[in-house]
Amino acid sequence: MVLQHSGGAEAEVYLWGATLTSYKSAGGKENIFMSPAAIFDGKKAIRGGVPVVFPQFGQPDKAMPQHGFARVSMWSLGTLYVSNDSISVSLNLQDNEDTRAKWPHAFKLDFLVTLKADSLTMCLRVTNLEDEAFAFQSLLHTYFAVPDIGDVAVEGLTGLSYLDKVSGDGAKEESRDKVDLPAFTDSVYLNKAPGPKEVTISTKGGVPLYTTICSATMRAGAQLHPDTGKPCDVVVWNPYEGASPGDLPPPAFRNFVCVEPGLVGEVHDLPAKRSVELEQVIIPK
Ligand code: TA6
Repeated sequence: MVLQHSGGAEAEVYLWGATLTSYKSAGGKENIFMSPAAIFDGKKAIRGGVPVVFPQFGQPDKAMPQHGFARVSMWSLGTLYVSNDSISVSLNLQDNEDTRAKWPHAFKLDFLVTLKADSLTMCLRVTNLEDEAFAFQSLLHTYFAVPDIGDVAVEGLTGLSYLDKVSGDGAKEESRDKVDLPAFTDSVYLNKAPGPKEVTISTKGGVPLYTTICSATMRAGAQLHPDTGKPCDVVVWNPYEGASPGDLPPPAFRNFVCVEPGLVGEVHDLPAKRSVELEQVIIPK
């Protein structure tokens, strides 16, 4: 699907993995990185864009693919919404024989993409359809297009504890105001504070590229629980030369930085019949 806003902005989403593959600002600037060797034959996740990660981050459960099955499933088209300032489309994935064989739970995923004149919002809602809680992780694996990864500064993470998956050291505290990615970087920032986490991406010289606002919310259930904010973790990644050669041949890695909102720092329990929403707003500068 291609969403076109009357102001000129445009977004493209595939049913395969509910993968957003393009978000162009009104002037035509592409904000989302896609690998030149991305594979669209349904044999693997699309390389680039915004793969949807569910129900696991990484591959703690070997019975499921890396990052779960959502990004390698065919979703169904939900609803198109048009308002006076936005256009949205929802995609859905419900448990089926194939997913239950990998992960024995009844769930529904709703992925809503909303395009406004100057921003794009993605919201992944996970609903537990069962009478018991289940444990899951989810993340929006967003590849932001940048002129060069060597000239990127990510701000807004100061003070957070993070897991450096490259060094394998234990949790560290982020002391830098500006996080740069001079080499292979794979850091999971563990948020403890509920509420939106604003992250900015700019060049090292201070030219702003993007603001992104990441949040997670446990929605009211039938029992009318109040909505409660959950801490939203943020993953920062670029593989450099370690990129997957099959669909991310060098030097393509130079043109993206991943800043990924997720519920990944720990496995999260979703109570019976409840929904949790993971949202990312992208505001190109
Ligand atoms: O987002 C970071 C990460 O978890 C890395 O550890 C790396 O595995 C990356 O995701 C990409 O994973 P993929 O399965 O898409 O190659």
